[in-house]
Amino acid sequence: MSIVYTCFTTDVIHEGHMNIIKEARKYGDVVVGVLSDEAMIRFNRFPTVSFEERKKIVEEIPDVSRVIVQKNIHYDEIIEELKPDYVIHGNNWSEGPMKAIRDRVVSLLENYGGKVIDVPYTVNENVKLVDRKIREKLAMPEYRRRRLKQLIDLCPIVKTLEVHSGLTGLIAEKTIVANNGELDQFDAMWISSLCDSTAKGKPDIELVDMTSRFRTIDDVMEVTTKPIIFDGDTGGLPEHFVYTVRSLERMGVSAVIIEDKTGLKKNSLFGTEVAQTQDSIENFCDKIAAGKKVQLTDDFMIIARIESLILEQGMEDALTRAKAYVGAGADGIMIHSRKKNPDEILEFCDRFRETDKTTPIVVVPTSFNSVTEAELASHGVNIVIYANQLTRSAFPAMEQTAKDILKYHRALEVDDRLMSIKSIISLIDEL
Ligand code: SPV
Ligand code: MG
Repeated sequence: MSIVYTCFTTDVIHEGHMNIIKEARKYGDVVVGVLSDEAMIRFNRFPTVSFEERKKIVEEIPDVSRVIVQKNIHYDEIIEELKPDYVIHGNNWSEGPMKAIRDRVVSLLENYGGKVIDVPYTVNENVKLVDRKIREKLAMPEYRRRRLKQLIDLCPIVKTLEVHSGLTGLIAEKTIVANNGELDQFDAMWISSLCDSTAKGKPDIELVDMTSRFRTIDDVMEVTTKPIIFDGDTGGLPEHFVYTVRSLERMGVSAVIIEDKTGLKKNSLFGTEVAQTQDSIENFCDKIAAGKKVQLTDDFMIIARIESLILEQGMEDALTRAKAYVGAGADGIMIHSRKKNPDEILEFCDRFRETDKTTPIVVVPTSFNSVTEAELASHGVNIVIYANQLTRSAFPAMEQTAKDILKYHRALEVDDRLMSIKSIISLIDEL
């Protein structure tokens, strides 16, 4: 009997999957792979049910003779071990980022005469409804909030992109690339105080009030499902911070990062060029503890950001503070630097990890941007935030367009670098 293999990356079995099984059965014994959580989050979306449950629902399908785990989005290991005669898949993998997976399967099967079967991908109202329900579930506060902790456990490093609007949220949500055959996407979103303020034409000095910052979160949440890390600046007065924690937690934000500065906060990338005051360890610990005391779930994280390297207070001060902040209840440490090379950041991570193996470390490599994610992960970093690159790429592009329209007194000359009208009017999915 021939072996027919297919891989499922779904939380819910719908008629599209049943159709694949029906087709597969015509060719032989059906073996289904269930993609592991680790692989699923790189390729697709976050699972809404556990791997065991996903496996169980596939085992219950009549006509499936065996269910196995597929640990990578590429089929190499499976093909090596199972030597299937056929691999069957919806024809949606013939184009876009998934084509890289299909191409590799075709070439592996060719080695021994195996074949790929593409079946028409099922899209109808029912399938769309199932898809919408999964998205809705992922976007709900109680599911979204806990996802950052789940990602820290699942990923070598959680890749986070700055967003400040529905549109930038969609970019973080939907951008997926195939690079050297590997698929990748962002895991989480950062609501930066710098970019949220800049988008409103305001300086990054805690001038944009919380009501407005929450409005930005709401705009992003409306069109996305990925978890959110909120830049809480200094957190303000402890008496105010507790309300911020409550609100963020209720909205489904996963983490707030507060920095140990006091008084008029200016952006850290000014460093010591502007007057900035670091808070005392005692005061900042009190603020962290006050926030931890009021949160209602175990999911929400309060991450303490240390400004000692930015303010040139030295490595020892940074390490002392890290230890104290974790002692006060911080769920993570963000260490910041504006040096061009990552040496001091990596030294901090190595030394912090000598005594603390578990507390998540967050970094923002804006200045030390030559460092790779793999390098950061190897020094114990858990979350990397690309904190302002979307804003910094959009501004010069828009400014150049404005200049050229003024120069040519018409828009013809700028048109070839613009998104097409067709693309922009169909960019947003209608419900
Ligand atoms: C932000 O994005 O607002 C930050 C990170 O706080 S930084 O701008 O590097 O200080
Ligand atoms: Mg900020």
